[in-house]
Amino acid sequence: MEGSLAVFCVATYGEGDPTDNAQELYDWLKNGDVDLSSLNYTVFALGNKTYEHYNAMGRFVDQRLEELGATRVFQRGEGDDDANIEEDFVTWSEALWPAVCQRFGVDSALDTSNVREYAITVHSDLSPERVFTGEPLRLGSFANQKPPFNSKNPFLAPIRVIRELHKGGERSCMHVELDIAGSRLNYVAGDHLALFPSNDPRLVDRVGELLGVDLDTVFSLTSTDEAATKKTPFPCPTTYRTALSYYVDITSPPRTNVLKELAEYATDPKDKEFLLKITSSSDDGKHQYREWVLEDRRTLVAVLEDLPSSQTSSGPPGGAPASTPGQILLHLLLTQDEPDVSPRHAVLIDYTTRTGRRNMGVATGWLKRHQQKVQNGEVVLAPISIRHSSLRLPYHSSKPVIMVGPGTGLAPFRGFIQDRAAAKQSGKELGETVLFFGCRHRAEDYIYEEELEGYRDNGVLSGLQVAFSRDQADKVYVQHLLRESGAAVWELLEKQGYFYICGDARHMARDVMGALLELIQDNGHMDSQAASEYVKKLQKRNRFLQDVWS
Ligand code: 2AM
Repeated sequence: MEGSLAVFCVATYGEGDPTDNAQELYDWLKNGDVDLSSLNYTVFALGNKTYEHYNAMGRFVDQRLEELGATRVFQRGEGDDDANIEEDFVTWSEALWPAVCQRFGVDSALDTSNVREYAITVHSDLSPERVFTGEPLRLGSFANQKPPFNSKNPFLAPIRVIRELHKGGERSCMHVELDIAGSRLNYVAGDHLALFPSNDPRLVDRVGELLGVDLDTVFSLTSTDEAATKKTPFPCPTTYRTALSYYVDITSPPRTNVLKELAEYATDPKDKEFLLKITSSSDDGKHQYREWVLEDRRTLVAVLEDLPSSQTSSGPPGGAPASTPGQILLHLLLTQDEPDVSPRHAVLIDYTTRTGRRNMGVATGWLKRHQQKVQNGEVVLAPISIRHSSLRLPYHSSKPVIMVGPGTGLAPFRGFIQDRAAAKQSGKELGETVLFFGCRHRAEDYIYEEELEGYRDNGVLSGLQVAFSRDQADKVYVQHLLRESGAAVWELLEKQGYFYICGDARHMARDVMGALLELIQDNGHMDSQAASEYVKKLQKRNRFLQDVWS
């Protein structure tokens, strides 16, 4: 439409895939041949440089819209979550605004800071069964469980086991067993399990306290844009307590828009000036935001504690009930981030920040809070769904597989090995099954040691190679062992073998890929280009598969 502009903020997931909620758009753009010549657009891509397919989705959407005739009003921005995605976005959006104003003849000096995306209604007369209590979509879906279960309708699975896998050391890695009997969930080894955790009730209470908000207030946020397809940012009506518990991540550092709002309320001029500074786009401001918020890992609670004059607990008396500074801030906080429902990798996050605070990821905290209960025999229900992965065993168990999965990268391969064991048990022919695992110390984090060695002894694993990186003076990593077994690995690849990598993307996956290319060159007598093509061919035939993260 003339005079309108669509801004696409597009994230890339996994191996250059769309996120769940962009799948439909992706299919439509890919297959459709619509005429988009009346569309004005720009794209901001969100990704992480440590992944091979950096911002592949954002780039695809940008290119495809242009091919379908749409007009790119401003160049694509790209955010790198490995560096500072917030800063990338601020820099891009600051250049975007004047360009848009110029194009559409808008006065760029207009102050838009008070335009609110959502209108707030406080309800005083709703019966409890009409109020959401954490369900992602359908009211009552937790109390009244009905299949099919998926990310919009999680299954409440009883937790059977939660136990620590590390035998020593400071770090932790948990084994969790869930009962999915009767759920009709369809799960194949290699798939991801999504857990929908909730925030620590004590942290939620603390936010309420510091903002001076009654957390049991029932409210709704409704989009002020009549054309918006999404009427509410999360299921409403609900309480502040539920919204803070389920619909926002309060363990992450707050974004600049929340801090900007906070600056409005700070009564100490020094706090105000500081907040304005760190939310500005000056180099110094960006630097301070990075240091003080990101690197110190300050959550909203930490910010409010460290700048006490910005706490709104004693907010001005009077005013409409839905518009105390604390509530306004809360609404902003609640609309800044979509609740994160994409399955994450199974790494626990629990550390002490530079300011001496203990920070825990939402899921880590959730599991730790429930561990004791499960061990005491209480029934704890975990809201879960399954996300299918492209990491798959070959259809025929007779094909060889080579799995490289140090650390928590072992997870899908434990499932693979169990599947192969079952195949063997049922009399099927089993191809070579080789696992490269890596950890720091044999005595601490060699997880599933007895189980893996059992599989080696009974012949399910034809090879089990473990790299202990810190048990001797020099580092030994999976890729070193892979190189040492170069000839044998090459032989398996040539026998229609499958090669898998799972785990850290930043260093491990890249280094393993390097080692693989080298062993192909050496043993296949190829130059580096031919080796790359060999791997590309494997990839095309789904015989080289990765599931990596950073
Ligand atoms: P490190 O911590 O001693 O460096 C699981 O996390 C294992 O992966 C650890 O033993 C870790 O070793 C190791 N690791 C670290 N960087 C790696 C890399 N680039 N390639 C392979 N393994 C790596």
